[in-house]
Amino acid sequence: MCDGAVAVFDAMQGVETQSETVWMQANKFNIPRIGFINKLDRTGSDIETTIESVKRRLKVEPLLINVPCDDTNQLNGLIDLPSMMHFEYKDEMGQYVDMEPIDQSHKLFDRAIHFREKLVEQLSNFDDELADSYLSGTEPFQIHEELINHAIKKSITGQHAVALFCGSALKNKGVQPLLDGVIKYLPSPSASTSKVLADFKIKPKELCALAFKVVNDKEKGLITFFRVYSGVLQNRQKIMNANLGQVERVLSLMRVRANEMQVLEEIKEGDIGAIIGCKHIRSGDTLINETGDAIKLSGVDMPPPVFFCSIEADMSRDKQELE
Ligand SMILES: Nc1nc2c(ncn2[C@@H]2O[C@H](COP(=O)(O)OP(=O)(O)O)[C@@H](O)[C@H]2O)c(=O)[nH]1
Ligand SMILES: [Mg+2]
Repeated sequence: MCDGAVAVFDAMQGVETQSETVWMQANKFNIPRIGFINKLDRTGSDIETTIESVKRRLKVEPLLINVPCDDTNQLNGLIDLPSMMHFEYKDEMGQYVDMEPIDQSHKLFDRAIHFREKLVEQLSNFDDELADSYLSGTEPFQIHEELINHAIKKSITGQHAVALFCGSALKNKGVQPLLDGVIKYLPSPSASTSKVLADFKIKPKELCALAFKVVNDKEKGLITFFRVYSGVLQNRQKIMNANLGQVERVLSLMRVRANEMQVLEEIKEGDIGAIIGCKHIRSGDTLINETGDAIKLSGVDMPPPVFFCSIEADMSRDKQELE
């Protein structure tokens, strides 16, 4: 369903059990990931221990993309290693940031190079071009940013490594570079490696969407969440459920932001939305145009039910209340 994921680690705790479970699930679906080492503003938080636990519990090579400017928990700034930029936070809540390149005369140059060299060394195991450049004696600070970024993207797409960003969500620090990292390192929807699409050649521009979750809302009734893999899904259009061979009309098309919903006229390729008013669509069904090719995406794995039971109203007048 998703093309990439951001794993948030607590720098006080390292990798927690729930994170490990979700991580294994992402491995199964071949989803590239980046990670955020959070809570680095707290005394006792520790990058090294977090990295060690990522290595040990998730069995993946942790690549530090940025590092704090010192080893205190002040988090006054970050050094971005691929670009050799210094982000200096001017206030406690990370609202004002100064950015400057770290050249050889900069006070943070030695620290930046120490970590950049480590990153380049790790990446050399995954990317031949970078390895050639490094082994032929190019100084770590002279290796091109693009070459490093390319190697990062390649190593996380192959699931060998995870790119880690440092920061504190509470203090708004490191969040912006993390979001930039989503753009730089995770695949765009058109370059998705998701298993859902693996077996199909979807015709460009033809509607193909996957209903990945159906919930019953007290007020709105059945809400079908879907993701559009190709084409456009329009409000009030008729859609074919390729799994059931059944046509339904979209009564209301919504964009969902947490628990807010906003009516939209269309939802395009790569986006997630919700339909209100469809009665028959189930989780895992493929939605196409009424006249489209009947492709079925691989859907959603449902664990077998542990038991069955049905609840009925005693009297027909209670039926509505029960529903
Ligand atoms: N000091 C600090 N606290 C944080 C940060 N991010 C979240 N928290 C706090 O952590 C608590 C939530 O726990 P958290 O570990 O984020 O959620 P979990 O995913 O449910 O374990 C809340 O009290 C947050 O205010 C951070 O960057 N720094
Ligand atoms: Mg926690």
